[in-house]
Amino acid sequence: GVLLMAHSLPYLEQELEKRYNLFRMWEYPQKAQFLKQNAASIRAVVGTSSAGADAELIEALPKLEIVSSFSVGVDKVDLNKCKEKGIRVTNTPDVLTDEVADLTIGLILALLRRICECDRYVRAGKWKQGDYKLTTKFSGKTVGIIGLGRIGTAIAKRAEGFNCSICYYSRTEKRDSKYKYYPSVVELASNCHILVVACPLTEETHHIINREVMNALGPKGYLINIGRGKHVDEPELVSALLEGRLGGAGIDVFECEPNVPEELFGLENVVLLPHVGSATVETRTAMADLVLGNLEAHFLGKPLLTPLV
Ligand code: 8YV
Repeated sequence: GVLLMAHSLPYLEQELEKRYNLFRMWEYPQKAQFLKQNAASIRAVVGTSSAGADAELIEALPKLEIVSSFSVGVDKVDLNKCKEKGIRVTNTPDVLTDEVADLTIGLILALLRRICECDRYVRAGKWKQGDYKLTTKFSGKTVGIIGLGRIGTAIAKRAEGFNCSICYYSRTEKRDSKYKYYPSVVELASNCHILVVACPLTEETHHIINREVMNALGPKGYLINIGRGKHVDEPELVSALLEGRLGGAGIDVFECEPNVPEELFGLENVVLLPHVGSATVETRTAMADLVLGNLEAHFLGKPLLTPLV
């Protein structure tokens, strides 16, 4: 049996249903009772970015062999527990890199050029009353990236196309990178116009964007988060924006999705997206195929396509 933790692509659910005895976790509000009755038959968990496999679930599934996550970020999977128990873990890297990087540039442009606000202005019939106010140029700005992995690098390449200077923070300097390295996030924030969060969520990167970082980015600085909501101290973000200490924010991910701080709804210097970095037909289908491919490889005893653990 395969346990699917949350709604995902219908295609993925259909394929899982065809191939396995599929349990949908959300259909069992009495989780403990469900686990008592079915734990013995569950050999795989399919997680998403919102629901993975925590220590409690792993402990409750004695026959669990593999966690195949429909996401590149695996912060909802207890990797240490999996290692300890010999449970394999796979994710969906690479197939979504372009998509997330494209959306990041979209968010930057939407924020600086106020595309969403302009659209609202036209729809409200306000154009006839006068010209729209001037906005901010993107080309040539300095873009600071936290996390120069697959996605961070893809964002950097795109920003280079806009003649931006690129700098970054990561735990260690990348020797073969031509971009400027800052050993602290505050230094990075002090030296860029647009700060992009593109690192995995771990204990170390939780609230990596705090009050000090936002103040360093400053009233002319823009924050872009396409990582995880918990990278940002959200109440601090709200006050930085309300108090004008931060220029603006483009946000695809929030601390308590799908809940978004309502104080942000009235602000025009924010662009708010419902966690759609990878959300195209092409990419979500490729992610689903990778989830299915990893499960198939595992059950056939073949090498996993994208193993993490
Ligand atoms: C989610 C994501 O996978 O890959 C990630 O880490 O956050 C997204 O691509 C998607 O929202 C499905 O949960």
